[in-house]
Amino acid sequence: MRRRAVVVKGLGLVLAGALAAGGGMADEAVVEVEIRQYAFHPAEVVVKPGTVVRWVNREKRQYHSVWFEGLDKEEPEYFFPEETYERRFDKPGVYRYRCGPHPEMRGVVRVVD
Ligand SMILES: [Cu+2]
Repeated sequence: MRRRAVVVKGLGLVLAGALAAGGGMADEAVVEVEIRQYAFHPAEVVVKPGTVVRWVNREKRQYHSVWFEGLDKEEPEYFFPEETYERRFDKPGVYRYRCGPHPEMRGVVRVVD
């Protein structure tokens, strides 16, 4: 996957939107979601098409997964503290996900053109 060094934390939504709105920019926006204390932060992100969402496991020792049941029949592999999981979203839509081992952990990616 093509990667870009821009990592936007916290206020990623705004920055990602600004990057995408740049039109001619070839750069790929990355929005980061942290996993802490069995929750996704933020639990909801709104991104432009073409954005990569990167989940970062900030737990001390707990692994998690990011499972889009509407997209993936099988649960993706777990990732461990300080590891990441990435997915690129090209089509507008509402994409809900959860953690495989912890179904109460839920989030949503809204892709808005
Ligand atoms: Cu989990």
